Amino acid sequence: MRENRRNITLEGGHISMYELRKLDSPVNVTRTFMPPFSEFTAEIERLWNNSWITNNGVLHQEFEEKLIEYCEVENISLLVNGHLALETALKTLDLKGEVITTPFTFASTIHAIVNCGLTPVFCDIDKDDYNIDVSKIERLINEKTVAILPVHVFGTPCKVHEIEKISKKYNLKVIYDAAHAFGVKLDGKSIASHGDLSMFSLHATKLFHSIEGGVLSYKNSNYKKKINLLKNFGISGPETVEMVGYNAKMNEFQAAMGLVNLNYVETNINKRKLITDKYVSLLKGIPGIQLLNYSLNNIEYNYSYFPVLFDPILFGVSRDTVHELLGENNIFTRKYFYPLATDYDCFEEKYSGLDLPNAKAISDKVLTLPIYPELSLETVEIICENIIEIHRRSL
Ligand code: T4K
Repeated sequence: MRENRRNITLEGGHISMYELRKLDSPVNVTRTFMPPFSEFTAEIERLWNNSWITNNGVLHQEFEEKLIEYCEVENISLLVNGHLALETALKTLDLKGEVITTPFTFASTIHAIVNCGLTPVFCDIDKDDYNIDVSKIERLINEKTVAILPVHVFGTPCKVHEIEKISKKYNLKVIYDAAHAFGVKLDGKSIASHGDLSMFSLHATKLFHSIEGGVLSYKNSNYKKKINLLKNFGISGPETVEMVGYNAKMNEFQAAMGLVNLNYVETNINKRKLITDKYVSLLKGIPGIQLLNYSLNNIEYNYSYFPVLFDPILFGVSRDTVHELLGENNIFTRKYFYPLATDYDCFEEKYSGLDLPNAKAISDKVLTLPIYPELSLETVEIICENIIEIHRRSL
């Protein structure tokens, strides 16, 4: 650990000297959980002899069953990644028209809507939990609206009961992007049980992963057949292609990783809770810092991300300066989610100028700090000490 001194010019124009502690090796926003190697090889040994490594193999089937049990839902389908799972969810419902969604998300959410020939309609977000603001949904509904696609961003559940009420009133489908929300419970029930379909990402950066992977959970068993067709080129038999599909099948190596990692989900969530508690205890109350609320009694959190909002006036410097100074000291934070989806270059200002004040403010202030099971509490302390030092010297 070294001390790193650096002068920076603050927003107000004056110069300040920071004395930050530099980590000996880089710490990223996350680090993929790797189970004991022997446990993974034991799983793949089972498929080595039968030479069946994709297309609904035995591990795939077993993984699906285990997830039905874990997620407490009737139906689960496995796909190659979360993004194609989301596109598959939209295609399964055969939607045409407008989909109300959030601009404060990863590119995947909006790209899934657009790739399926649907039009995203952006709703502002709640300033406390950063999820879609349910009080602003109804004003966006018109005769072209067919669905709502909210995101349980950072794993915090959306206001699912209000969303359900609105969807019933206007006869809309609800597809949850639950990419961040594996393992989360609301009122003692798995978050997977809400909406018409929910999509969970099992990407390597997620708290529970299958290298890459996507899970769809749903109540209506009739969806199963269509999902199976879509993810396998629409093929229903050796000589029958029933619909136009694509290849989005999860392979056996992914299923093997998922099966092994499922045994570690609870332990890893507990470790993440300790890290979250440490961050909260050290950062709570610092002027200009806003943290998520992790203390609602009806939610079992998964602690998948640790977002912090930095108010430049009250904290002393902007989120961008904190990001830069921490990065110089081997602490690599991420601006999840900046820019807003409405500001992506690929949309060429098609959605610019929308009235999304909370989303804009939060996207400009947010920084997600490192969190993963092996992150030591000592490192969390150093990260927080550095943040506090930046605040102290910036006033
Ligand atoms: N909807 C939402 C709301 C999502 O957040 C996502 C994905 C999706 C849908 C789509 O699900 P998938 O199709 O991905 O299953 C990362 C992830 O790639 C992405 O899955 C995730 N959201 C997003 C929030 O984060 P990047 O571009 O930030 O990843 P990358 O490669 O910069 O990695 C971030 C950090 O993770 C690195 O600094 C180090 C660490 N890392 C990364 C990889 C790839 C590892 O430790 N090991 C690894 O193998 O998107």
